Amino acid sequence: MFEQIQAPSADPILSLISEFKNDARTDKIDLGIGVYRNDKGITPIMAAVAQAEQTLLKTESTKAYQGLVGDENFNLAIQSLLLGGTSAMARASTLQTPGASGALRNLADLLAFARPNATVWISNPSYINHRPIMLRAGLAVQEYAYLNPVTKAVDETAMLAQVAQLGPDDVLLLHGCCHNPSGADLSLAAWQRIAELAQQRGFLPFVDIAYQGLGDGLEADAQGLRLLANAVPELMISTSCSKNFGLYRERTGAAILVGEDASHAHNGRAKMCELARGSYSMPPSHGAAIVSTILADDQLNGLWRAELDTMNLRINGLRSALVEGFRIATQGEDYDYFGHHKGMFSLTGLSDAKIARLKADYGIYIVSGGRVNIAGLQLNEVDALVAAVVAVNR
Ligand code: PLP
Ligand code: TYF
Repeated sequence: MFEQIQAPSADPILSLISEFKNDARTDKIDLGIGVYRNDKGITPIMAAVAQAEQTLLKTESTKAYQGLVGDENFNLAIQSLLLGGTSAMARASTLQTPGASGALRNLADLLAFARPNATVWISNPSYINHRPIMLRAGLAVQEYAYLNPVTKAVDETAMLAQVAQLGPDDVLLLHGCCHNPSGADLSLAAWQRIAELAQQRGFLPFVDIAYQGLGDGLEADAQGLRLLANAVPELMISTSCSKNFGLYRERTGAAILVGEDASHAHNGRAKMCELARGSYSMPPSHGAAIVSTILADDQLNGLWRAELDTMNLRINGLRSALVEGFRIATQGEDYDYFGHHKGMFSLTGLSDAKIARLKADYGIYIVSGGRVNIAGLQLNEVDALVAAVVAVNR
């Protein structure tokens, strides 16, 4: 049987990792996969995480199964982090999942069960795995207009015109903040309009938020989501602790349902548990135990927030340095978009031919499609990056 299976094409983001590793040049620059690196170029274990792990080492008394919903302290804490202060808290139910990827798939499976004719609308462009996850769950996928390739900002007029046509069989998948891959986020006015349209047209909003705290801060990054949660009868949310807790490989995330009332949300969560029994069954415990330990402890919570702010400052400092560097190199403002974008990524619009030149001639690794991971850059690499990009764009 296996002889019939052909090797699939590799994930263009993941395959850059090994290519970069095998490059012998010492001045190479990795702007590929979305992981945060500090000013020493490493992806550290956050101090709050390491301390929580010490606590767990002392207090954890068993590795027995935890059950399908995972850690309920984690579930409630992560729900408050996202929806704190909204009326939606009282009609929401949260399921611990293997990363936001697991949440996306669970929610997709729930959609396929409850609304099998649904079409999921994803942004153009969107996170590399949105389409395959939705398709694998058996859902139809379409794209809505999102990025204006010239301004590199969201074309809200085009997007909202399309959203205004959606109906009850449609699901609108939005990025909560720090859009992957573009870095271009919606204005609050657009979130407001989407909330109105969802109420009028009956489509279901679905917010994927994987970078809370890495744009403008924990509260500001949840503002659009909270506005929507207060306004709409039903909402799906997938969230990740990979980036804001640095827990990538621990596979820590959650799926949140906001229903018309609490019982609807709880029943939806119970259905997701049943569906999860058909695949991974129960979520891994360690990452969620770390997060719930941090969020339940004032000192650790404060430490974590301070570390997150430091990460944010570093990214925004790099963004300012890029704007400055390109202004000096070009005597123009064509690259100011780096300063307008939020979070780890910016979509540069560089063609695949130019990306290939950047790799071959300068050792600069960028994902095909043109996304750069600014959170992976070092301040002392900015000048080399600017010079190389200006050279290939000349
Ligand atoms: N959603 C978006 C928008 C992402 O960028 C990512 C990856 O970082 C994910 C979901 C998946 O994250 P996780 O590592 O939690 O599965
Ligand atoms: O977009 C990124 O870089 C992160 C990490 O198949 C990632 O979301 C990349 C590719 C992939 C899974 C995660």
